Amino acid sequence: MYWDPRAEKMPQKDLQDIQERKLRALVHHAYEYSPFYRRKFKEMGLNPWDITGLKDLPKLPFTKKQDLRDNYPFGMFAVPISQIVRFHASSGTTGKPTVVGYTANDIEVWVESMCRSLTACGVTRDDIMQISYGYGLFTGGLGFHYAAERIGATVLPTSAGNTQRQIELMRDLHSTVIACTPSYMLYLAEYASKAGISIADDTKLRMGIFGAEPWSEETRKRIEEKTGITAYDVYGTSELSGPLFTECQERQGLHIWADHFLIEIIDPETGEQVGEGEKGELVVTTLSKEAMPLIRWRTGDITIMETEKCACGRTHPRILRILGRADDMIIVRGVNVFPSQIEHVLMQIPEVGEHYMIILDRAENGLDIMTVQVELSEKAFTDKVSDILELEKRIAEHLKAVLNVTAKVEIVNPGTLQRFEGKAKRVIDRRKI
Ligand code: DLL
Repeated sequence: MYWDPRAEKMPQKDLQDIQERKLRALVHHAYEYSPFYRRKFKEMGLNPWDITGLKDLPKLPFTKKQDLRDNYPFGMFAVPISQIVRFHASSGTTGKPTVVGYTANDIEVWVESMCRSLTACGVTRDDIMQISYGYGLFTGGLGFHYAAERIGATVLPTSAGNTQRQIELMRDLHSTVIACTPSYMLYLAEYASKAGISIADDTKLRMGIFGAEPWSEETRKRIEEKTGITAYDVYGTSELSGPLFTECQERQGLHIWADHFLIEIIDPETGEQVGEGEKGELVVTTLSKEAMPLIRWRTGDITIMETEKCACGRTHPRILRILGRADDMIIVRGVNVFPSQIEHVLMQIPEVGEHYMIILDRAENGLDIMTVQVELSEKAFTDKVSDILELEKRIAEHLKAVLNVTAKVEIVNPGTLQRFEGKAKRVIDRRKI
């Protein structure tokens, strides 16, 4: 099932022609109208006419999060404010927030991209879609909202939070699709089960579209087992518009709409493009955005690109599930550890519940201590100390084998670790304090 079959199944050669043409136009537009890019090009001695096509991409500068912060609020914009119809903004945990502006056409491209994506997951006008991503400055809620409405689905705009009400509405209004963070879905399932409601048996939910934070294949399995739904991955970032790309029903990667977004995978250290099928940082150039065009935007997200035509018939390239973020990496006693590796290990152990926290401390002798707190799964519940000690030891061994670093494992009772309604924050680094 396609939303825009002509665009989604376009021969790769035609897609490439569009990219060549749009890239040239973008470079001129950015140089002409964005104070930031004009300055940057001049500093590099780069003339927009130097860019004749895709082969010249590596000549172009990267754009980083810091550039958005330094040019807060309007320095990245390439249209007058009168043409901007909406702002979104990120909370800016480490300083100034970052602001994104959209022209009417930018919103149109975003909505159309999401219509393609939701249709690729199998959302139709017969669905009742509960949108439990936050509505507001965060792009999740509104990003899903307009596309779901355009498809003709019935939207239930619950936003995030108020978990009891979410479950009542899900059951009473017969939601068939939910969109929220994977961590919130796990919390919803747990809450429902405590209230005596089985999502599988007592609701009509059949599908969930989960993203905005890293999650693993094992977590997908757990969500599906607990709820009986099919779980799809959705990726996007506010700088690129918001939620944009999902898996299709093949679930072999997320389709990137290449007529609007040009992707590269680079080595985060050297900035060089990596070879086909190699892991690296996702870099995106926006080909259709007017208000805030981005040239070689460094997402910070690590993934692998797949260019072969998908079995679903779509010709656009795919990225595999995000493997982590370059800046999420924690260094424990000199060893690089990605929280996603920890999740991967934990979710393979049946006695471990879905919620965990990673706490980093520094001992008096200067050594780092990593504590991984996990809950026992409901089924595995025991208060026999010897069982708990044995399990802690087993988890620590698994972690050591994968991470190559020793972690202290603490098992806590089900329901005692923090739950999240939006993006989960599972790492507490007390070493900086
Ligand atoms: O999280 C946009 C979004 C909303 C995506 C709803 C999906 C669903 P930001 O708040 O700007 O935008 O955060 C973007 O979140 O760079 C990734 O690190 C992370 N992220 C988003 N989706 C995924 C995913 C929205 N499926 C940042 N897997 C990105 C892993 C994800 N990480």
